[in-house]
Amino acid sequence: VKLYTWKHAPNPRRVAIFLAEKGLEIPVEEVGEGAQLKPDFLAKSVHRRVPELELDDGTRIGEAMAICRYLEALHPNPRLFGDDPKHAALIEMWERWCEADGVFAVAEVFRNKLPAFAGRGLSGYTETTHQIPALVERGTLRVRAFFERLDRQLAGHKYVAGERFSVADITAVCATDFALRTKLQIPAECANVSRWHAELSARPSVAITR
Ligand SMILES: N[C@@H](CCC(=O)N[C@@H](CS)C(=O)NCC(=O)O)C(=O)O
Repeated sequence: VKLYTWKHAPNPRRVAIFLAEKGLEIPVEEVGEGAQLKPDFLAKSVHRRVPELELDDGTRIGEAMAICRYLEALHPNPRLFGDDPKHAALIEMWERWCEADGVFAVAEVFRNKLPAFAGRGLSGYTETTHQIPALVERGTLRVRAFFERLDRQLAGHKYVAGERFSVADITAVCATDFALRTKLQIPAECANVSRWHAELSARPSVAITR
């Protein structure tokens, strides 16, 4: 088994935090080269994106959460996808929301703004995908809305999907740190997000994958 990764990229980091929480170590290959993925990885990759897990029989699994679900089935404890139907559904709801409205919103700003991604406004395409400056503005609005809604949820809960740490926290903290790296701020009034972010930042799995 081998995990293809790209140092500092937010989606591979979701798997890196998950592995650290489980205390698992698996062979890793770095396939980033500057702001690109290496051509020999791209030639074999399912979606031309990382993270991607290659099994010993050659099967390749893309998508951070698909990889985490596979690892959770093999190594159930500690349970990061919930252990009863209600908690599992809430974790899935919040995790999906944190990806769609958090990670993707920051990516909208990041990829449409940075000169290094000119012509690659979207990941995973062989075609040129031009940067659209208006998406920087819209993405900035989306990220603010993400933090505001996350703040309302964290006002009543220790963690994103309730009282226990889960994959929803992993995706949310990767979205948050990605936002900070993109020079977007946690709004000053989102004190619950700041409290949760400070707590998570001290967690070893989060700290060592920074
Ligand atoms: N939804 C996917 C997103 C994967 C993704 O977009 N990965 C980025 C790195 S964070 C990537 O591979 N980008 C390739 C590129 O920029 O060419 C997942 O959860 O794994």
